[in-house]
Amino acid sequence: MNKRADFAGLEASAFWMPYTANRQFKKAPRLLVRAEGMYYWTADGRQVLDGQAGLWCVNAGHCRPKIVEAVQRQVAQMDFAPTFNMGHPIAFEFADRLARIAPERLSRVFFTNSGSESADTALKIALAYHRARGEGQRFRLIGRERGYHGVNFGGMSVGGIPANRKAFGPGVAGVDHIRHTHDLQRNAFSRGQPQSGAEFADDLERVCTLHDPSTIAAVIVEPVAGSAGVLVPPQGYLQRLREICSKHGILLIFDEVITGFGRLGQPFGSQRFGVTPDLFTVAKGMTNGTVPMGAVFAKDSIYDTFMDAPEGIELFHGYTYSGHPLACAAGLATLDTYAEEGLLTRAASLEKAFEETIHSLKSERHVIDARNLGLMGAIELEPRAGKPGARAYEAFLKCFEAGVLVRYTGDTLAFSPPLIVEAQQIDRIFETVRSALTAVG
Ligand code: PXG
Ligand code: PLP
Repeated sequence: MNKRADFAGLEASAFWMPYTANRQFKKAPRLLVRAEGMYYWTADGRQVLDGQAGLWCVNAGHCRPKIVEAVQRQVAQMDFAPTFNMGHPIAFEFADRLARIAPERLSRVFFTNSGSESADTALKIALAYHRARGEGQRFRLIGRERGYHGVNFGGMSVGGIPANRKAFGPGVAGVDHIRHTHDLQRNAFSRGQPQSGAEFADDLERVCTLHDPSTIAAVIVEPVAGSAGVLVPPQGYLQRLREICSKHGILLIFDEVITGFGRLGQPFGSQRFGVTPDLFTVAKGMTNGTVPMGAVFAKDSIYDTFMDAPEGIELFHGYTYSGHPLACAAGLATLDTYAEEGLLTRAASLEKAFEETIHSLKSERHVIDARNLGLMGAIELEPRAGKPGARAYEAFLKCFEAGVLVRYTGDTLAFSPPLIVEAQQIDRIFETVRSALTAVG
């Protein structure tokens, strides 16, 4: 056991933890030291069932042998090689393999290292695409309230979670937001896609009228909002958003960082919803969380527009680690594992059982909503008066003490188990939540 594992000494640690109450955490740390399949093990030797696939990323479960071996082999063979003016075979191989599972005619892949970088890359491609076509006046970027597109300046600016924005100034110029789709009054306890609310998409027409649609470059939304607490789009909503974008020549970007790689029972959310974006972003499940990596998928026609320009660099954008060999090796082995075990569609076969189980919590104390799609689900709790988030945090702690890791965000508990989850493990997750809700005041 390493020196840190005794829970001592973290209060003075140099690690400035991300999205964490540092002082609170360091006083009572929760340390994970090992993982395999559906489980983590804590520093004090307890086994914990992973109800959130790491952080929505470990879709095939932890430490899968094929992925581990591929990374080990690659790091020993070639640790790093540049992709600026140089190349290495597995970056090309991985992009081509990804293109094969992508929706038709969305087969160009730009590599990044995270979802945040993917969001910023997609927004920049959208702007540069319009400019390349002589429509440089399209500079506006439209996001949605409650959206999450990572933490870099572009993604933060189009993002719509107030706490993620308020400390950081005005952000990127020319950004506006359409309204979110959360409507507890009409849609509480919806199973799958809510029936009401397709008309929320018409808010994009309002924004188009306000700004003149010919100034808008792109609209970016998550097909299912994840970070904001699993907000499932109403039936017909994404179709309508697509229609409005097409009508006005606006690019539609889907942020599939969470919904990609099987979470909704299809390789990508766009396939589940039957709505095709012009660009979409991925990360997380792309390498099963093993090595950081993200990507932007672009329509062939968008790529072709860039390639029609005079000879030379077509897009002045890229990261030192775009197409990193370790990430590509991890990604290829991840796709093999997904294919061998049918994981990109497995969520579809578990969806009904998951739905039944999550909605069985409807009458438990504090529960004001339950929602689900694929293997994404959430339970929203009545906030404790004057203390938003406190109740969900306590429920999260109780679950962890009982050996189940779930995610909490605001007063919502979110669930996204690895796609290898078995029915009994789904039951265990929600029975643990049920006990936690009984115990939480
Ligand atoms: N877009 C979406 C839709 C995401 O969910 C990002 C972009 C940013 O990805 P990176 O890899 O830069 O973090 C995300 C990430 C949560 C939670 O608690 C969600 C994310 C990350 C961390 C926590 O729901 N999503
Ligand atoms: N800052 C400096 C000084 C750099 O030289 C670079 C890359 O060369 C970056 C930032 C960007 O780093 P990355 O390509 O890893 O995103």
